[in-house]
Amino acid sequence: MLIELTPGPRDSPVVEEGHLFEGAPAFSLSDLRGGDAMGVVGDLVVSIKGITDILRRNESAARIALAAPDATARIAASIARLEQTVNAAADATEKLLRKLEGNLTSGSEDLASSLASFRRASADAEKVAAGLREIFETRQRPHEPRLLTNHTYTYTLYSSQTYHADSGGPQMIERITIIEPRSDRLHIFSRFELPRLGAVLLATIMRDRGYEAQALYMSTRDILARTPTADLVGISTITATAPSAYSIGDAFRARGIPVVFGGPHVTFMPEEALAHGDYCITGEGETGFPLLVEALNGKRSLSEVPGLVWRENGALRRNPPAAPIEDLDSLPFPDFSLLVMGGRARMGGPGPGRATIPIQTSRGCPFDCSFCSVTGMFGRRYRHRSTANIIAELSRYNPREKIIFFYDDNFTANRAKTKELLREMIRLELGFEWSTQVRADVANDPELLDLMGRAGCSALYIGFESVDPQALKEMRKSQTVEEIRWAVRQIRRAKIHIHGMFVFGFDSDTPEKTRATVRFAMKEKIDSAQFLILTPLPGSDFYTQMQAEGRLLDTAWDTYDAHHVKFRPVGFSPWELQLAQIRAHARFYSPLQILRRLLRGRVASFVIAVYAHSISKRWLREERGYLRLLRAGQRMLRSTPRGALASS
Ligand code: B12
Ligand code: SF4
Repeated sequence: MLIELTPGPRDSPVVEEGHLFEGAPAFSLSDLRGGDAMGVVGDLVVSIKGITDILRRNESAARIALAAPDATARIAASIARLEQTVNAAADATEKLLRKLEGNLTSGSEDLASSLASFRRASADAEKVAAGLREIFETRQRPHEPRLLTNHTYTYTLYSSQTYHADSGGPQMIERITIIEPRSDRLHIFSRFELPRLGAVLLATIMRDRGYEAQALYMSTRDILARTPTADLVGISTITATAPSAYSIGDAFRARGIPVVFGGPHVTFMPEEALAHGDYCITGEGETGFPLLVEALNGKRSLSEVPGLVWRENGALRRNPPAAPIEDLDSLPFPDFSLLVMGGRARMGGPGPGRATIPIQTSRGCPFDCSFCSVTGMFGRRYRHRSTANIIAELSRYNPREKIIFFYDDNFTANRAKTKELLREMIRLELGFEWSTQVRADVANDPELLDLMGRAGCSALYIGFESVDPQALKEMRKSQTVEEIRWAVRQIRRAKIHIHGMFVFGFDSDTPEKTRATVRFAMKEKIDSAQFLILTPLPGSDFYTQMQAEGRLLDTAWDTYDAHHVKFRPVGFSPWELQLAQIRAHARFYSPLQILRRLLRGRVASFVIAVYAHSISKRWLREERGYLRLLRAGQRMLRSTPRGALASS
């Protein structure tokens, strides 16, 4: 059995008599004594029994944090001191023995036998010191046990047989839980229970490799209330859920369970994440995560895990990222039976009806919009699954029970491939109702639109972003206002629901332009719409720009949800930008507009509008405090003399 001794951070608490198990209660010297002195932890010579007792009490705490970064030197020094003491004691004993032996008389047999046992004890002490020296030197050898890095060593404290007998089993990672926290804040999708695919996919991969794996998607409170039995916890993040993810990480570490972060936020903020977890895997996680588990189980070194970022002896270590998965068909179909969603048993929108099944058919996007982090995360090279592979996944579900949400960023980026898939869906009469995200350019191809309708497409989510040519240019959207208008008309004609997404806050935007955008959306009768606030998401060019220009307002990540102003805009004050978004929703989902939808016979659009109207009002109530602060900020700004601003 291998025990990994990892130097803890510089400020690790040091108990006078011992050290702390990372994330576990403190232990005292008395915990560690009581058996043969065979192992060394920091300055302490500890007993195997002591270690195994502690491990048994706290099964997952297989790692021991050494408080001092110079642990190795301290261990060497303590062994040298021990040896010196033993040698000095042995010398003194020998001298004493010789002196006593010289004075022995024939009747003093008792004394002779006492001296003999004293000599044996002294020889034992020498053996212990020699044993410790050997252990120490063994761990310095590069091969066995393996020297992982300069500072993190895997120690074999004793033979595997001895350990197994003592501990009742090795401390291996066998049970894995991957968690995606639901956003705790209200947003337009709050009542849609839709996890991202990462957690379920990674759980499926680990299950297929023989581990006991599950995925959780629920609120932070529900997650913390559960006591999942896991040897390792993986946590999936986007920016808006990063603070929740971190508090979950802290909680599991306090229970002594190692924590690994992954996902689009920590990919760009690994250092931040490591304050709340042990490891972070950047980029796509399918290659790195299983290798990390193998490394933690002693089968390889951490430096072999692509995309891994971790701390070693206080220093940040970072491996090169994993190459994006080229053959997407090689991935298993996400098994949603591994997903636990707490009280909410089904994925999808509110109310009864069919559950939603997310399926991703491609990764990456060939475009390069400045505000988007998809290309930073999944690359610009568009990779797609084969038609046969997608059809096989679809065929596992019953269209009478499930509707499909294709989780692609740009479902039609390779039109020939998309058409092939749609034709196959039509030919096989799969009969699914489905929706997906596309760009406005989908309407430039009438055949594609026709196939989409015939294959069961009921709704399209389209990032129109803006109807201002300057803003479209600024964000590098590669799309014109005319294309947007044309797309809306063609898609409406194909009787497909359009959910349009618009973004406010580009440098060329003004309050008047935002009003014009809402007028456009109403005039063109877009079924449902989201007016979002431009958000500097880590990993996007826009974030880098805002950071470089010192325009970020704060890094309260939970409000990086496109509903809050997070940077200093140019054409508005932060408050005016927020107000523009609030008014846009109020106008687009006004009672009159809602009624018009009903009169037009657009029932789905009517229902969504009622829902959006009520959620907007609830949002205003819940965010009263934030809105007051933002508004007060504006007042302060107004009352600050210009000179003061310039010099601040
Ligand atoms: C489906 C989807 C949604 C759904 C469900 C979202 C949810 N539960 O959060 C809906 C429509 C509700 C939605 C809403 C929003 N979304 Co959204 N959404 C997506 C989309 C298109 C697909 C997600 C997906 O399943 N991807 C495929 C899987 C395989 O990727 P993955 O889950 O990230 O997992 C991989 C890696 O990240 C990593 N990984 C993930 N978890 C873990 C864990 C561990 C331990 C490890 C080691 C690795 C690892 O390995 C996985 C396999 O490679 C992505 C874009 C994208 N391509 O990912 C955007 C995306 C996630 N959304 C985004 C945003 C901004 C939002 C909104 C805030 C904005 C909005 N449009 O309203 C809202 C709010 C969501 C919220 N929770 O608060 C951003 C997030 C970026 C960021 N840094 O935060 C993304 C990346 C799109 C973008 N433009 O950049 N969204
Ligand atoms: S916003 Fe859409 S089109 Fe633009 S880069 Fe992101 S995924 Fe691609």
